[in-house]
Amino acid sequence: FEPNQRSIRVIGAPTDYGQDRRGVDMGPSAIRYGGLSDRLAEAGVATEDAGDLLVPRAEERDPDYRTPSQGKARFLRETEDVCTRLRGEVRESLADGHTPLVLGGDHSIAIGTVAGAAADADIGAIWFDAHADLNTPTTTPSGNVHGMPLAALLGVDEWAGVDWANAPSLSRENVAIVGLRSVDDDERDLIAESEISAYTMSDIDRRGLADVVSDALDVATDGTDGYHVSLDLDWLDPTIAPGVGTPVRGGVTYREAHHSMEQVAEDGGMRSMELVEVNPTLDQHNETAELAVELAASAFGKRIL
Ligand code: 6HN
Ligand code: MN
Ligand code: MN
Ligand code: MN
Repeated sequence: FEPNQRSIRVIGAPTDYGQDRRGVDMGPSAIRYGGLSDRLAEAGVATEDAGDLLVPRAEERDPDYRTPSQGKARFLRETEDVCTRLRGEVRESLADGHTPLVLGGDHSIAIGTVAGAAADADIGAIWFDAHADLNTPTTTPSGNVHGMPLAALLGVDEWAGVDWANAPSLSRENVAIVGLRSVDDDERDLIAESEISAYTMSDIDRRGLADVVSDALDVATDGTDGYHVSLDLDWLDPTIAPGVGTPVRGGVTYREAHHSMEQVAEDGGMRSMELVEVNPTLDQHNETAELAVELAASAFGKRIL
């Protein structure tokens, strides 16, 4: 295991199309300002920054533009545009030998990140999140695409055949969601009948997070070329990560989160990562962005000794 052989390419995706609360589009700036390049350098990883994708302001766009078959999915046209460009950037980073580190933006950008990561490889995915992100434009309670990216990538129901949003080489049996505590009814049904591995906070209470993450790593690496790590900051308890749009009480602790990222680093199979849902307008002194930075450094091999 030689984590420091990696070189990272940072790609910012400053969107807030996928949710109701403005401010998550400032995530890439907040995360960079939170010390990203210094912390990654301390971890011994070479990093280059590709800058941010250009994302038109939500106010200049019509959230309701859609064809009838697209159901309730706000800013779907804009999401397609950003995710298609992001997919290209992520794919190119990997082809150039870099590990893409994507900074969100709301979680809808995962559609682009994961589609890019899956373009030339069979991958698994570990989804660290309070939510399952398995809605469709029919099942969504909110119309917010940040609650749908995993369903989109897996081609669930009406997401099937939506080329820009699907990642055909990502199989349900290689997907693990860790930290669930806010799940909608249709998402629960889908989890029950599909091969997706889902670990709730109750599982974590009972078994310990280290044991759960070890299972998740087995799921994501079984027969794959590596895996994507999608880190939604609302995975963490809101007392330590208040700067997120959809906080849910009862999340993982600071040390638990670090240890999970250390397990990822030790495993060595991570091919791409994203940090999403950081909203500095809801934060206290940029602490959620700083936490995102620290967790990324741990995932990329930062050690205490
Ligand atoms: N996230 N399940 C809810 C919805 O609106 O679909 C919340 C989704 C939150 C998504 O935090 O990335
Ligand atoms: Mn380069
Ligand atoms: Mn979430
Ligand atoms: Mn999410």
